[in-house]
Amino acid sequence: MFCYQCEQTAKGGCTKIGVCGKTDSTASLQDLLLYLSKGLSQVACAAREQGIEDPEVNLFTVKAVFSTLTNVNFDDARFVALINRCVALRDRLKAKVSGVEFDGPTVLMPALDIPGMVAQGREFGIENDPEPDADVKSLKQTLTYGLKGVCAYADHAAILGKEDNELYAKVQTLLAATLAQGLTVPQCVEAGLECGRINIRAMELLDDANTSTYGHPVPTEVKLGPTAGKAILVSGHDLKDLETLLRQTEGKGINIYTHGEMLPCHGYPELHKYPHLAGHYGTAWQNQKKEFAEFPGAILMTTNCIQDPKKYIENIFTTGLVGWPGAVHVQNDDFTPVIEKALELPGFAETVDKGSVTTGFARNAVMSVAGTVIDAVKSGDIRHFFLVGGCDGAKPGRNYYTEFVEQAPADTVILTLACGKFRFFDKKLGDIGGIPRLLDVGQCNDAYSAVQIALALAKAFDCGVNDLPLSLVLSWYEQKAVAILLSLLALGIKNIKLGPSLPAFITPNVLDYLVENYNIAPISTPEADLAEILG
Ligand code: FSO
Ligand code: SF4
Repeated sequence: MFCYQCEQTAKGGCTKIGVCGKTDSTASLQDLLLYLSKGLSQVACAAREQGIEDPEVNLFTVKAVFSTLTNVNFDDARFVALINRCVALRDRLKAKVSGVEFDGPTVLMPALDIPGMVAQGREFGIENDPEPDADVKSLKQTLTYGLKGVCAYADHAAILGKEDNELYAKVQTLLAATLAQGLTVPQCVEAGLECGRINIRAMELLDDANTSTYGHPVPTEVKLGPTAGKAILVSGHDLKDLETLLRQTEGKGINIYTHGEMLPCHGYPELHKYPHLAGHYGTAWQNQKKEFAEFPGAILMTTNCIQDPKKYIENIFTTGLVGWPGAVHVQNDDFTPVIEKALELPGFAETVDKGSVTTGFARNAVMSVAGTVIDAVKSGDIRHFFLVGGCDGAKPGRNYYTEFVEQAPADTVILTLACGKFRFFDKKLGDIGGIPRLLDVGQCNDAYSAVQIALALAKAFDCGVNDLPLSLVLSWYEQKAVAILLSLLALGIKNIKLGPSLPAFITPNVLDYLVENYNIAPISTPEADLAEILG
């Protein structure tokens, strides 16, 4: 195996087993599925040119690619099923296309067993990429990873019934483009920016899906301590799974808690209305082995990031695209096994007050106080905004973000989103004239909301986003973060500080390009970065 797609990659790339726990066989099956999904995309593009659109192929493309994102699926059997389905859909569509000579991943037949598929996957892994130019290879990988993020957002939106054929067409065009030989660096840069642009559309679609189904988030206080009684913990990012579970547990005496990226769900009126949505438990994904082991109820993983659950394998359930061998996978929205497990387990013995946090400062909530915010900036009460957001992770160096927020002067406001916030989410930073200094915009999936806030501020001040008193201090981990970064670049946003380390798949020349054109800089120390930004 060779994988260097996430921030916690071993030095130079994971080669024997992933730092995430991904085995050699899972990695190779993912490589095979990704290669075949690119072939499926080539066929979909050829079919589209002849006026043939296959909705099943479109949705499958984003699901298959999303399932290869970091910490989503570790179950080989599920990958085998996806590989076989991919080929069946490809051949069904191919039969409708006339006059096209297909080759490569559009004709490859998968082996009949796992060892055979693993051998095939190796052949199409990164280490066997025939691309001779290291910078082109780096940019093609960046594009592939960005597309994984786009597919994640598109799938989340589709789950709530929001799909866009034009978006699928662009995703498939770019997936197919990653297979092209002889591309130049400028062509690859343009493809990366196009990926950023289509990601904005995917995030917009998801924002529409979430807000039209569950209402616009409103600032909401969320309890951090447990309530006595039976309990289910929901982690991941999928709002529909949470809502379905809330409905199925009504009147059953079970309290539902959010974990990790599900925290912002409390802000949605149509989720908050359930009285047994009792509070939030735990912090970011990389702390789950300790936090899940101590949770006295059932646990439901709706999407990434799952870690090896062997210590509590009986209590954890997966659904959607997430999977772990040996964990019960719930299908067709029937959460009965999760509910039965929760009733069997002891639950919390007592109610404990551990304080609260406030979430729900998505674009609508922030814009509803735009006048006050603008006045505070004009009067000098607010000197600067920081968007301190992105993923959390296990590697050392992420304390930077905690210290950055702690050291940010009292006349600055921190907007945050995604699981990186758990480094400081419960800090009491006070307010500026009634505007809280710490504003939780939502999940990583709500980056669209943060972008809209920035664009609205730029409009109000009649300037460009880069001229606002706003700095982006980002942390990355997996490939949705790559997609978001490409979106920010596509929007022309400059001066981003990125950490805790730079992507291993970026070559020195590509980094130079980013520095020259976008003034991206790796984080240094909170003191130095704050002094530079505010100085
Ligand atoms: Fe975190 Fe994991 Fe949301 Fe990521 S839980 S790291 S960017 O998958 O998706 O922020
Ligand atoms: Fe390594 Fe990250 Fe790939 Fe896992 S996803 S194998 S940790 S680079």
